[in-house]
Amino acid sequence: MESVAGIACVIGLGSNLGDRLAHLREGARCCASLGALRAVSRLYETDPLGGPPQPDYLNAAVLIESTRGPGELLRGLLDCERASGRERRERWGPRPLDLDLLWIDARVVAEPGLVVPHPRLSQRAFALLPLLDV
Ligand code: A4P
Ligand code: MG
Repeated sequence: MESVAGIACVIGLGSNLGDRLAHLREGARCCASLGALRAVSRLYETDPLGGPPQPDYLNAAVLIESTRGPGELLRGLLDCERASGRERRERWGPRPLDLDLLWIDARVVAEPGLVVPHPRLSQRAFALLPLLDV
């Protein structure tokens, strides 16, 4: 965990496979390894949006203060998703752990593999409500 002052980043966490709470805890630990953990949202149990028929999600968000750049943060999050056993089969399919970079301070990032604020943030209560918590 970093103690250096950095930029406020909000990461959305979602899980709908296996021990969902354990996956979210692991996700929060992962986020804390990328910066200083400042806030954790409430937990939300949500109906799945899009994709095939699939179990309900547990969603949450954390706020970290980090000195890492957006690309480095995304790479760290993708590593953690892989470590949770996630396999990418279909878009919006079920997953043990999804980590989305929702918000980085007031920055706008628009690169081929990274868009911040998250492009579908405004349409998703399961991401917006935890974001507001933190
Ligand atoms: N990418 C670009 N910008 C970002 C960003 N800000 N944060 C790229 C994270 N990733 C970003 O994502 C595809 C690629 O998006 C990443 O490799 C990264 O380069 P993915 O996680 O592989 O694919 P995905 O998650 O299946 O697709 P997508 O479009 O990210 O889906 P969402 O928007 O994350 O939605 N219903 C409920 N109730 N709760 C949920 O959490 N989640 C989803 C997935 C669908 N339905 C849900 C939930
Ligand atoms: Mg995702």
